[in-house]
Amino acid sequence: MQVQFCGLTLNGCVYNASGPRTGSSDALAKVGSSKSCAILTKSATLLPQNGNPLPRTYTSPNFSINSEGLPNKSIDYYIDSETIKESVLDSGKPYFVSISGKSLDDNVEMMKRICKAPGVAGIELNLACPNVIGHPIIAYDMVQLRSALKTVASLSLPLPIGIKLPPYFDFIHYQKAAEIINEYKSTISYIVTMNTVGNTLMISPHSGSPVISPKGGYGGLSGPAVKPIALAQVRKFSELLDPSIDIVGVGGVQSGQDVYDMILCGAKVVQVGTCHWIEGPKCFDRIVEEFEEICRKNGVKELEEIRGKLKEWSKKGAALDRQGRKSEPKTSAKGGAKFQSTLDDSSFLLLSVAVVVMIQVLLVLLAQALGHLDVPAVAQFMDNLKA
Ligand code: RRO
Repeated sequence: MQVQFCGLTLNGCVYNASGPRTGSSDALAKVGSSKSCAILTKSATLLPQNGNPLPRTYTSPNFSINSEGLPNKSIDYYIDSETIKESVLDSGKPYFVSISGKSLDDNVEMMKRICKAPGVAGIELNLACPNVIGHPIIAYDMVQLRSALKTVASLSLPLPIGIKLPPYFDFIHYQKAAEIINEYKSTISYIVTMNTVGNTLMISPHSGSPVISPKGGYGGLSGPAVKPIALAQVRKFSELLDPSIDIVGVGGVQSGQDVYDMILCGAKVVQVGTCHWIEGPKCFDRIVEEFEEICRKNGVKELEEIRGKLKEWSKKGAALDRQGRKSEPKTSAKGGAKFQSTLDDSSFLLLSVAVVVMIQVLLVLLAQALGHLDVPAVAQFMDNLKA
């Protein structure tokens, strides 16, 4: 299904998030050869960086934590014509560049350089990196957010500009951010929501210390655990933003159903980050195929039929949910390991009763057989049984 995004026609609605497996043209070429509908680079800085000390990433089935500290090959690498050629190959897919400068001046300089380089479809300005030591998350500071957008607007750049936001939790914060972004609706084509949940901490029960080394162990949380947070961002911003500003949904997406949910909440397109990191670029093929299958099943031919069409809670919906959950694999409360339960609760009860009855019948048969033997203890047992 085609999607109009940033004045481009995308062949699909799923592409990679900036971050994992996006640092080199080799990695980007693998995204380009998959069913991802676009290619997006790692956030770039003016100069190359190695990032924070290792270990700086941690993965588990339900979530991941990173404090990479922006390792990247510099803006000049990502806009170099060879890099773009090697990344896009013959896929013809749009190539987006993410930037996360150390200062507003750095961001301005990088944007100017990007606009001079042929082959870039758009710029994702990352205002939400949680892992730069000594630097707060820009888009949590409304004064800095407004100042950044004002400066970008003054540049009148010829490329579509998107901004990557951190997760917000209080409705007043969403409102303030949306108000500022709406003021610059002629400059900002789209928002990308959300970056990782900043400054979270995981402790190893084996060592009693944090699982990653930089910044005292604090890092950005991503993966399946953050999906409800990401859905809320997409939903809330779709209520608050001017409709001319598109929403790119990202956070915990690892299946076709997750993509479907993002679109129901109002996303125009959807990015995949942690799942790409763990599963590799073949995740795009799987997720896209799953999504297409769900659309087929639901008779959806155009994404506009479902975009933003999240239904309100109802008693009928709750009943459908209860019914549907019975056939879902159950998740254990402990440790998150999944196990498949083939029986629902009532079938299990029925089976238990049947087993108890069978055991009783067997006992009676056994007792009767033994009653034919002339053993006093057995005769006594039979008498007791009859009594
Ligand atoms: O490189 C990172 O540490 C990083 C970045 Br730039 C970002 O935007 N989000 C994140 O979780 N990690």
